[in-house]
Amino acid sequence: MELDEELRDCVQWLRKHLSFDIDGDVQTFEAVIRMVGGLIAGYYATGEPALLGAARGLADRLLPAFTKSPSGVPYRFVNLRTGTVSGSVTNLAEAGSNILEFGELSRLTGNPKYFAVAKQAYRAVIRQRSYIDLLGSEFDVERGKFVATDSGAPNPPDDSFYEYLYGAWRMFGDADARDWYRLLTDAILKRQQVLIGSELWFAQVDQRTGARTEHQTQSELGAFYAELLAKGGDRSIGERYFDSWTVIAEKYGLIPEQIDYRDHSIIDPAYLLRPEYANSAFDLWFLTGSQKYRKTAYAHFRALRTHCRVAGGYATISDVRTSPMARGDLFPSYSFSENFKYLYMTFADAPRFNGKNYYLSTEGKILRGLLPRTEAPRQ
Ligand code: DMJ
Repeated sequence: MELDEELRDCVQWLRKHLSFDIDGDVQTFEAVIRMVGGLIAGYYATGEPALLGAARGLADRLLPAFTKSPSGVPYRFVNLRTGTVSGSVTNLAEAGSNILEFGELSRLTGNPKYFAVAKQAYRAVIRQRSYIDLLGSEFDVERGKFVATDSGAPNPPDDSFYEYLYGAWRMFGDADARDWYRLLTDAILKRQQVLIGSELWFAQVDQRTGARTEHQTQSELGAFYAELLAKGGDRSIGERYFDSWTVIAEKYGLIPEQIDYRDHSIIDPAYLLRPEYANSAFDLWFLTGSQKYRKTAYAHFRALRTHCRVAGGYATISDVRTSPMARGDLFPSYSFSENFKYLYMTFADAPRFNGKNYYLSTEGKILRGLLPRTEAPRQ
């Protein structure tokens, strides 16, 4: 956004005040995608060695979550000062979505240990796939086994596990990641894809039998899967899945947290300023060049302005069915990191962003595609 001076101020503040020597538990996955990823993206943007040093220092404090785990799949929580771990039942997203940030760190520091632990976590989980190549959703890191056997992809808590498998292939050329992504995606498409009229959704099934489970819901968070499928080689399926979400966006104004995809009924009526629909519109715009994705992103932006704008910022919606929409009292940090960033970059023709060759993490951190000021094309 050309806010170089503000960025300089932030870096200066961080140089002075940032310390991770904290006697408290953090959630491994959230610390990786928000803080390690943020520091690495900050390093790319500035070349400031202190940011890379901080990313590395934090990752070292998070490492016990991996190295103390008998299976290699990270514990959910780790104390940053003592390295004490807790939370032995984790889920797919938290098990896998470390490999982009840790892989980048290995590349930047020349130390392979970060990438190695993140890959081992993938290996341990994927080894436990069923004979029809589906994964469960919850995993006991000490026993090395699934404890919840529903395959709910692309809903959370499965979501970014698949995103980071593809990312490990795209960013690091890891052939195992490529093959695992293909194997697991083919199984999801074969067993979970549901066509209802012109709409395409994903059913929740038992990983062992492929039989549908009792609840058939679709979470707004799953909307990111449209862009992942498209990037991963299943473009028409991804585009069709995006269109299904557009039907919901047009029906309710903003996409509710959770619906029953069979009849569009609302299960959770909140809208938490989530970014997944804008994420897919953004990637599909750069991938296809189709104005359709700018139009849908713009409609999403208009809806945010209409329903969520408050004095001084934006607020979540507690019920999209009310008129005017009832607001919550929260602004989640992922909203700037993702929702508004995707919208900005979809429309800004930002000279510092290379739309032809980029990669963003699951938290919208730019890991590839930043152009330094001197190389930016003249306006
Ligand atoms: C973000 O923190 C990330 O996109 C994560 O992968 C899942 N969802 C939230 C925002 O909805």
